[in-house]
Amino acid sequence: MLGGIAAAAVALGAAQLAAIPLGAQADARTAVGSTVIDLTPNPIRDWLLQTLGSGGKLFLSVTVLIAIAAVAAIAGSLETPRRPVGSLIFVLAGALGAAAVLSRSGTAPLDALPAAVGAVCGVLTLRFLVRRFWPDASDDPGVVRDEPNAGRRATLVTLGLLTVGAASGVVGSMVGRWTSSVAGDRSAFTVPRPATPAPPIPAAVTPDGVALPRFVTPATDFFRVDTALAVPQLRRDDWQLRIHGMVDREIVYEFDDLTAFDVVDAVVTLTCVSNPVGGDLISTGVWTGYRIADLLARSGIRPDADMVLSTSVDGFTAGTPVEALTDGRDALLAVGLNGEPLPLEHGYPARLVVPGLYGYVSATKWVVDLEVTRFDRAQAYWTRQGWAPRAPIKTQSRIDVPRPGQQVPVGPVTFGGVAWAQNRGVRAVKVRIDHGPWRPAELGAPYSNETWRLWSFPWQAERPGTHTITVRATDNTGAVQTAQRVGTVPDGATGWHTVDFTVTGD
Ligand SMILES: Nc1nc2c(c(=O)[nH]1)N[C@H]1C(S)=C(S)[C@@H](COP(=O)(O)O)O[C@H]1N2
Ligand SMILES: [Mo]
Repeated sequence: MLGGIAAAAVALGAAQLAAIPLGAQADARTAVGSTVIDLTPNPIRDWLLQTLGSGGKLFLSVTVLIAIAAVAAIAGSLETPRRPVGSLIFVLAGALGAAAVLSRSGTAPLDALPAAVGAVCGVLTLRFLVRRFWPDASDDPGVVRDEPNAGRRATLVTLGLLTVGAASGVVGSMVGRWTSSVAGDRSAFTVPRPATPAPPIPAAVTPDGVALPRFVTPATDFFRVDTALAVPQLRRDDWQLRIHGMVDREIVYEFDDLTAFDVVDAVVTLTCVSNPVGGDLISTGVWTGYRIADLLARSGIRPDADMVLSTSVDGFTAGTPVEALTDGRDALLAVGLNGEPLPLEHGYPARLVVPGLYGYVSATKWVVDLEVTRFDRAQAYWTRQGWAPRAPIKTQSRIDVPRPGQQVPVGPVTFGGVAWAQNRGVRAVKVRIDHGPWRPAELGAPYSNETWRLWSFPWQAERPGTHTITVRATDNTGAVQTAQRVGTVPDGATGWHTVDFTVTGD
């Protein structure tokens, strides 16, 4: 079994090294992981990707490695009694790895080579170990079976190969990541400046007296949700945006063609449909880019089209209502976040940002294709998994202070949080302590209907013991945030956020 695992480590290491000259798309390990993600049934996949985020991806990678080790152990233990079953398992695994690579978008036949190299190295290692240390009685009689310390030697050589394999894997993936990284391409890019900048953000958007999230989220703190196991690496020179489908003229834009369009700055709060009540899958950015409506107008949209299906370079898709892209809101092909090029993990070199819609139906990162189509003809990635085809953001509010279980001394204290109803805007926030009356919170100055509002609530803590704070928002249409608790599937959670805290007495 140990021999099988060592052979698998050598196979993976060899495949990882062989992938370096070919590029990230030839990385069989990532391709297998991504294929597993795509084949994983709901709701496990939702939980892995949307809720656990990067932790879920790590969990998945480790699970895949454990599964590989288990299969390799079985292959190893079968090779002696049932030769060549163990070797055949390695060949089969290599074929599956190659198939996974070739099934991803943007791969060429040559990209299957590392998986084949890995399988060959795995078989050779397994054969070597079995012949040398665990030969069958019927095997080559020349092999000395009873040499002194044979068991110890077998263990040492096997562990040595395991280490070499694992080290090649780690080095290979690090070197591969480094050589394929577009970090240099990104830092050489200067974000274009709009002719008319967005209105400045007044200091009054942030209420005093309470530590709240920044109104504009620093890029490094911006929440991240996507299905990408390895962040796609796409150079500006290699980027193209194809607009096709129900259009009068099909157009392919190169990155430099974008300079023909107006540059726009838009402050927009992005939210994930998987954000639970009180959750933090929400952030606000200053996005710089081009109006999607301007890009689409050049192609001419047929009147019976009602959806734009956007596709990323790694095959993710989102279906956005044509209306949301053309009704005058700041729906952008964004190339900048907070004045810098998009971070690689947030879609460099270009992504979509559509105010008022959850990310899974609008915010395609690393976007390369816009197909103008219809909701009754096309289905996007998460919609195929049972999420709603249309998903406007629901009015929500969150308590940031106090944290659950926080101790609050008797006396004056200021609570606070955020509220959002993108594209409608937040008009009011009300707060209730225990079962008392709803009282208005103080609101930070509004910026636009596309952004969240920060709120604060000064309070006099008097009665020691456990208390509960509840918050609810009202949007600019006058609709009050519903108390009805529903989960995130299929179109976003609702319900009031509550936090229990303790007043400590004197
Ligand atoms: N290419 C790609 N784009 C994607 C996704 C994805 O999985 N792949 N996830 C979407 C979802 S579900 C959300 S909530 C937003 C999150 O954007 P962010 O990671 O920049 O915050 O990206 C959207 N764009
Ligand atoms: Mo999302």
